[in-house]
Amino acid sequence: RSLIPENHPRRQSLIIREKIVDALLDGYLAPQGLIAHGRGECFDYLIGEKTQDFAIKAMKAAIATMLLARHPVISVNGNMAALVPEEIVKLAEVLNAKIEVNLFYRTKQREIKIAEILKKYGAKKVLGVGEDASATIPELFSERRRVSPEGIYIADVVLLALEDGDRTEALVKMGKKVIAIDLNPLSRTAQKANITIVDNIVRAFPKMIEIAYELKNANKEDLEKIVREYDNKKILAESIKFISEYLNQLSLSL
Ligand code: PTJ
Repeated sequence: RSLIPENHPRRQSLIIREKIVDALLDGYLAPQGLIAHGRGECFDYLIGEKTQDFAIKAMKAAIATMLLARHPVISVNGNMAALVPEEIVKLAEVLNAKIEVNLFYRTKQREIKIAEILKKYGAKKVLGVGEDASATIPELFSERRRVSPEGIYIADVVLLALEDGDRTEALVKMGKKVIAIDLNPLSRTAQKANITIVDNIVRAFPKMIEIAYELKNANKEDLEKIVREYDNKKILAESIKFISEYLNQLSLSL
């Protein structure tokens, strides 16, 4: 990190990369997580590396949905633990949500390490580690099918990020509401989720904490109205249109 010059124009982005690399060297980020991160960086350019209006609207619907939920769960993988561990714990606390580790490239060592990190930031309980992941998501064949009977298995709402489309689809089929944070509006996860937040997790989590504080004391009817009026297809369309217009504008400014 000390090798990145203070005045480097892309310093922030390089620092985030360092966190990802450190997590790999610490053994809790999957090597494939490096590729996933690079893909995210590319899509972030296309939205101007800023939280856009379509993401804010999706975040509001997401928070309202989680506040109305009976069993909201935040599902955590390696990349999320590397970039937003503190924010995951904070958001779970404000929303009274459970935290569960759920990995595509599951190893016991990674699960334990991720749970340790979350606990270091104040998580009291982390589900999905070792024997706790004893329930199974039907019709799913990846290691992500193994979940906690106290967490994702009984959840009515699941917040996830950098997710694979298969599990998103399987969770939706189980009748759960899925909220996905994904920079790529074209990914299967983005398309299959009930609420898609097209934004970087490093910006989305702090913003969602802010919104959670704002909406925490709102009445049930107001929260239900936010959820009722939300249309994910419209939001996805807005994000794709934004990218197209943004690129068009950039081409004209050359
Ligand atoms: O930790 P594990 O074992 O569960 O493995 C996790 C990875 C990330 C390796 C796995 O889920 C994976 O391969 O993911 P994908 O299929 O590459 O999907 C990642 C998606 O997240 C892509 O659509 C990226 O554009 C997007 N993405 C990458 N970085 C970010 C992001 N979205 C939001 N914020 C980011 N920082």
